[in-house]
Amino acid sequence: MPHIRIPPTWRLPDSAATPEHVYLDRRRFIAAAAGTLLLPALGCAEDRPGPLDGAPKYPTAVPRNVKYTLDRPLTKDTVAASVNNYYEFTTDKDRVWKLSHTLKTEPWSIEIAGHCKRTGKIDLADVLKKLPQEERLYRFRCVETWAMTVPWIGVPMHKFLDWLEPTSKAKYVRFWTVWRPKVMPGQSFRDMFPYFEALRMDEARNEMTMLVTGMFGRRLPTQNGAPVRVIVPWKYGYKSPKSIAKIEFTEKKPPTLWNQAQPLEYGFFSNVNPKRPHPRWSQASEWMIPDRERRPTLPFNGYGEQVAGLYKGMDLIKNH
Ligand SMILES: Nc1nc2c(c(=O)[nH]1)N[C@H]1C(S)=C(S)[C@@H](COP(=O)(O)O)O[C@H]1N2
Ligand SMILES: [Mo]
Repeated sequence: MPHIRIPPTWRLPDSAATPEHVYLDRRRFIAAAAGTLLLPALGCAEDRPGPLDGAPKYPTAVPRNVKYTLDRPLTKDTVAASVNNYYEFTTDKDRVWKLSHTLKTEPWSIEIAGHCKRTGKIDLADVLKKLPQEERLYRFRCVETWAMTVPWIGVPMHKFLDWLEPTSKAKYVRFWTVWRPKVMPGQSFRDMFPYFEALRMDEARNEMTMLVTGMFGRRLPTQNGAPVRVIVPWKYGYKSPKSIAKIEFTEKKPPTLWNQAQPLEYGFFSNVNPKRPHPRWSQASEWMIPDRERRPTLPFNGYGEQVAGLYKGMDLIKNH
């Protein structure tokens, strides 16, 4: 894999990771939280002041893992929080943030099933007390060819898996998005949900894979998958499911939502690959939101050094 050199002038100062484009004081936060409860009842679900309202800052800064650097500037927080794919709410990217604050994310439990020592319901807040979180700057790439860069906050997935203790029979892990048809209109009029995606265990255990609870120094906004999502930065974005309510460990390769819907377009692995053209979007280049500047697509989204070894000897064009 090519080694990605990072020109020193492109490295961002620490302060750039948590820009204050939208300042949220305590009072406004409380007002926004009250609005969340009242507006849907009044039929005004779209009246949300801004995409970061209701996504409070972490009380103390989460330490950054400086091992992960970027070759391009960070995306603006308000942009990353207002251009979204979350089909359970709407397929209109610009409107997800206006609808998704109706999702109640506290308390939040996750059901653990299958080949694992710890099974049943776990409480997210409880888990986060036990496992230290860190911040990492990652590139993020959607198969539609738009890309962004995000300082994610979360727990490295392998640490969470160690805590869950999957058994030796667990060869795959599948993640399910919550089922809430009352607040997720797409769940009623599309029959593809709940959303589910899976990884091979060695992919899930790779150091890059994260269980994400925040971004830009804040709790995840609902439109980005609050309160907890998966981030797999060398794969197309659809392999990073949002608002996880169930995790299942299986011996056999489980079906995954997009692969099941369109196997030629969406493989099980779905690693970012400029050489495998998608029938609708050439994958040779990508553009950064919101400026449309085009760049060549990097194999494995630039993370080949960390992950290419997982696919040794495999034909990733055929077995994509
Ligand atoms: N539950 C759920 N998870 C999802 C999606 C979705 O529609 N529903 N869209 C996926 C796709 S296609 C992308 S590109 C990313 C977008 O994440 P973002 O909105 O935080 O940028 O979420 C992924 N996870
Ligand atoms: Mo996507």
